[in-house]
Amino acid sequence: MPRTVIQESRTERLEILDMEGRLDEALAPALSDDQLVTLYRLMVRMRKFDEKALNLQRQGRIGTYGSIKGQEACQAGLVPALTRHDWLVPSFREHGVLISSGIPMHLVYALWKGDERSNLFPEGIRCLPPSIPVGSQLLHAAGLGMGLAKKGDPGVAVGFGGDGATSEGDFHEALNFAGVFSARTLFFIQNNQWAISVPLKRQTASETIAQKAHAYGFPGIQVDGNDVLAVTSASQEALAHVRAGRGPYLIECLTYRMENHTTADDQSRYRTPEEVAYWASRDPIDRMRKFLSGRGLWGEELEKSWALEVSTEVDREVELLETMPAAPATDILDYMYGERPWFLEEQRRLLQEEAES
Ligand SMILES: Cc1ncc(C[n+]2csc(CCOP(=O)(O)OP(=O)(O)O)c2C)c(N)n1
Ligand SMILES: [Mg+2]
Repeated sequence: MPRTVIQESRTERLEILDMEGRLDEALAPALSDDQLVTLYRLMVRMRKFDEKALNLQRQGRIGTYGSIKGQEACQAGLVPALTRHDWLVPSFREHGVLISSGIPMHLVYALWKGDERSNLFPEGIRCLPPSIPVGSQLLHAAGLGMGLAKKGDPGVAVGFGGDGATSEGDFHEALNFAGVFSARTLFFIQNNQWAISVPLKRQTASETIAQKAHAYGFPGIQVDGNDVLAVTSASQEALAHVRAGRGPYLIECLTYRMENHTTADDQSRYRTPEEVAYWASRDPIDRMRKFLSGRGLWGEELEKSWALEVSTEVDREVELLETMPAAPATDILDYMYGERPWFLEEQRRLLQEEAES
């Protein structure tokens, strides 16, 4: 019997804007000037949302909060590729995508206040409640994508996860099912190189996360996750592939979490100041600003007016958050099951009595 190569796979990495904001014209996604400016403004809006959340947490006005600082290009870049048919299946670090998809900021703040009503999204928004167990979102997205394929629904399920999630069995089961059943699923992995204090090199011996998709029989690409145009381009290509019924796709956005894991963490115990400073110098918003500036689409005055618009919105949303009527104490037991099992019924009764006393 001969010994032959029966399988070979290559993994590509995509970067379109370099650190100085110079564009690779041949690779640029087809976006109008307005759309380019919108992408930048989405990122600025996310950053302001995030800064406010950190302040609210410090003042005790919300609970523990997980920052998205540094990951704005991953989240904004995906947005132009989505349609209203697509389902978002978020983890705990997708606030940027959520607030860019029609979910008002105050609901996302409310999530970090432990308020179950944060999941009562506006009518017509296709989004599952953010799920905290690491990796679980990917299985939900695989199942949802299998359902969409069966129903002939035009939507795609976009499942989110981090680098840490790729070490969970859920990740591998999800990719396997999605591949075998040709699910309408995009696995969108934000590899921010840390899972709390566990660095990427302790997470996987593979060179990339993208290549893992190839083992499950579908395409995966690594994208510079601090380059918003690369993320848009890869997302458009991936979603076109899934929409055409050609099966799932995986995008790995290589990025960096610029803040603590959450406000309950102290990153200085496991990351060097040099590493953090290196990534601060690769800020995704700065890169896009340089690009827009070079095109005559950015200026100090514009920036000021955009910033004012966002801070007015953020203030209004905080007001909405803080004037929500108190949630019923029993809310925490009301949304898990269609029909509550007897033991939850029992707990709910006790909780109600406690609240009333
Ligand atoms: C199944 C499970 N195990 C542990 C945790 C605690 N936990 C929350 S976030 C996290 C790290 C996740 O890292 P990653 O997937 O890289 O996402 P990131 O936080 O970097 O966005 C851990 C271990 C959890 N929520 N769920
Ligand atoms: Mg991570």
